[in-house]
Amino acid sequence: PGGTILGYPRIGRRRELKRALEAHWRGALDDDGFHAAAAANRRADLARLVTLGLRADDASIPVEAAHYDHVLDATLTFGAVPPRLRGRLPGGLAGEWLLARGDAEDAPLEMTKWLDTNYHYLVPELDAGSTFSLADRRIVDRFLEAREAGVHARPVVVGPATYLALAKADGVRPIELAERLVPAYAELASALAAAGATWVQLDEPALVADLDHVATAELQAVARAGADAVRSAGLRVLLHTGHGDAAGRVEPLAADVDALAIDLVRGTAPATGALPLVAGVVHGRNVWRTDLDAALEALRSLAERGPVSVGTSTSLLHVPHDLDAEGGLDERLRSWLAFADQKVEEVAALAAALEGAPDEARFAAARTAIADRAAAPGVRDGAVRERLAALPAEARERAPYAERDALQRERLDLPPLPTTTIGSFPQTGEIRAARARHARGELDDAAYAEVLRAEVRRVVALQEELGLDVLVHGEPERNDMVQYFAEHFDGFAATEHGWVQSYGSRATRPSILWGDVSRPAPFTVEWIAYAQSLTDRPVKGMLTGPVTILAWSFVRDDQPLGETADQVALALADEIADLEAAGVSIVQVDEPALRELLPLRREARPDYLAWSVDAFRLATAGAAPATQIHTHLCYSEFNAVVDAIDGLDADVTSIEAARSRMEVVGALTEHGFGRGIGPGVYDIHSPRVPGADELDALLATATDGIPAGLLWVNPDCGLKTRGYEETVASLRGLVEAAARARAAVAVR
Ligand code: THG
Ligand code: ZN
Repeated sequence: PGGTILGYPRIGRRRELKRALEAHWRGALDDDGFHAAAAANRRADLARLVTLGLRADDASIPVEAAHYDHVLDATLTFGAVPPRLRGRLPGGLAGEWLLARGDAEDAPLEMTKWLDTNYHYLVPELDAGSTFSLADRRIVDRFLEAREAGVHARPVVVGPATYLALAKADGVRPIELAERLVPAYAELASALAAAGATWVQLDEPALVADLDHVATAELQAVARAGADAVRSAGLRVLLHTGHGDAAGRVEPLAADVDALAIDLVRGTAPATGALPLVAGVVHGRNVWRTDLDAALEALRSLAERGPVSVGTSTSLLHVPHDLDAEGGLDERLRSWLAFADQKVEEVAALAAALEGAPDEARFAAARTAIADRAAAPGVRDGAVRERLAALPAEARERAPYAERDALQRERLDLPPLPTTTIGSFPQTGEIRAARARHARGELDDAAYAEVLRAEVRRVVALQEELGLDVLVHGEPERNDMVQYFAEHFDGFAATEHGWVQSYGSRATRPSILWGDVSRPAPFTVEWIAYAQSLTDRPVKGMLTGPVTILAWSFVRDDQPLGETADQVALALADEIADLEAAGVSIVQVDEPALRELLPLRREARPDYLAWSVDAFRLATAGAAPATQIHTHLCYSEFNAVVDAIDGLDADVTSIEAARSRMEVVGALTEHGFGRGIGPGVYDIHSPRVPGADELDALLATATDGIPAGLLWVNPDCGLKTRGYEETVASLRGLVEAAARARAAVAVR
């Protein structure tokens, strides 16, 4: 009985951890200073959780609070040093940052998305020689630190099945290393027991996912061994899966754990008899207020079969700290919302009610807010709904590609292997400063617009000088490619402090998609048209696609995602029509998050791929056949979604390819992809300028596998995070390499 959460944001209410990290990296804070700042942040969070109603004395409060990433914490805890750094990884923070960020000689660990979230973890790098032991006591130290602050906490660690499932290994399947890894969990558990811990939370979300390279039965066996190892030290095990339905996945482990924390928002209760449950009835991933009545009813019916305590459906890592920090939100919208702190209060309120002491006023307030939201103007907009209902059958169909291709070639008159960039140019300190001054009211609209126009002039002139064929305006007016759209659509609200960690010190402020979406007025046309007025070469219109807008926002939970995606698609279709009317001949609609929202369970994938592809097609199908539609995807492992990418029916698709040495070309050839394709020829995630030989080699691979008439030459991704110096050098190299490749292709 009681209430708990499965994890809490670590970035800090005012991004204190981000500031401490970045200060330490630039040398403004020494090791002791960093540790003091990180500890102060952790202590503040513990105190806050007690104030919000979690019990301090019975392991209800989890402690995890990584400096950079919780998977990296497990890597350090168990001494899983990457083979290439064995024997020379520095100790302490220096080693931690080398793994996280790399340096001039050594690449960092690869970064990838944590399951179906927008959080990036550092991928463990193992091989057949990997060994594990308790190499770092940070998890024990955090338990002791909490105890000193008066909290008997529950240490959290990624379980062995999930750790290995999410790892990469050379020459061996990672899961086969379990026999070596599990004893290290026993060592950790002994150390925790000696320190006085009673419970350990093992996070095993991999158990509820379908993974290509490892079977559920293997994961279950390893998770079971991990739980047994922890119990052998005399500790109790809370097994946490989150991320969807645990039913059918955790039953074989029932005898090996002391309690199960399950996602009841997206899943059902497993058949584990009277095993104690932490019932995740409060949504850990969205920002909507919980229906307390419905949650209490679910809890009561579960309580009939065994002990139940109240929990969140996942860690609260993926939501912002505190709604009370939002001064600028509409009051009515605010009454519908719950961020991490409000969710903790909901958990406490449900726990009290389950124990027979309900706070009637709180339940009544929740009831009122939920009823108010259902009936509020803007949540349902008649005009948006009628327009969607009246869509003709051909609303998602363009003319056949061959016809479009002929018209576009005639209109654009581009050379073979045309060169272009993905969209954004470096966001200079000057632009950032101007945006901040504009936001504070120190720079008026006209002066701010002139700063941005000056940047567009510079970017266009630079691209002409470099000799690029298809130009962009550089996106100086955009802070974040999703937030900018949310700010210009009806149905969205932005937050001021709603930061959610994306990776390490970096965070985003997802917008809140609360109502029916529409676009009141054009908002990109002015910028593209201005850029186009400066040059005779085509300038691309730049939009973010419906799936990515949904993936990087907090989306309403009262209708299927596909319906919301179609509303966003129509808003984008309106913008495309206005771009066309302004004479724009190429429009790019980026979908970097298409892969990210792919459901963890196979059975849910066809439906997702159908509505996501449909929404993209709805956004773009209104474009004239002579308008060239581009899209951009930010990854190269697209085997799972290659049919969907084909289904988007874009005229040109740019993808990441340089880091994987054009591996995608083989996959494209195999799939018989028959429309324009731009595999990135240099990796923009690094400041390194690629050499001519390197570019030639990559382009040779591309021209070997892709018909010259379909191939485009571009970098891997947008240039927003790069500096101008390396950008100019890299693009100069790219244009020269394209010229050499054209000559080579012409000779054949
Ligand atoms: N926008 C949004 N979500 C995203 C990305 C994005 N998710 C995936 C990927 N891109 C994540 N990458 C980043 C890269 C950089 C930053 C955040 C996520 C970043 N953030 C600034 C920081 O933390 O200091 C804040 C930026 C701001 O002021 O808005 O640098 O592109 N939505
Ligand atoms: Zn990209």
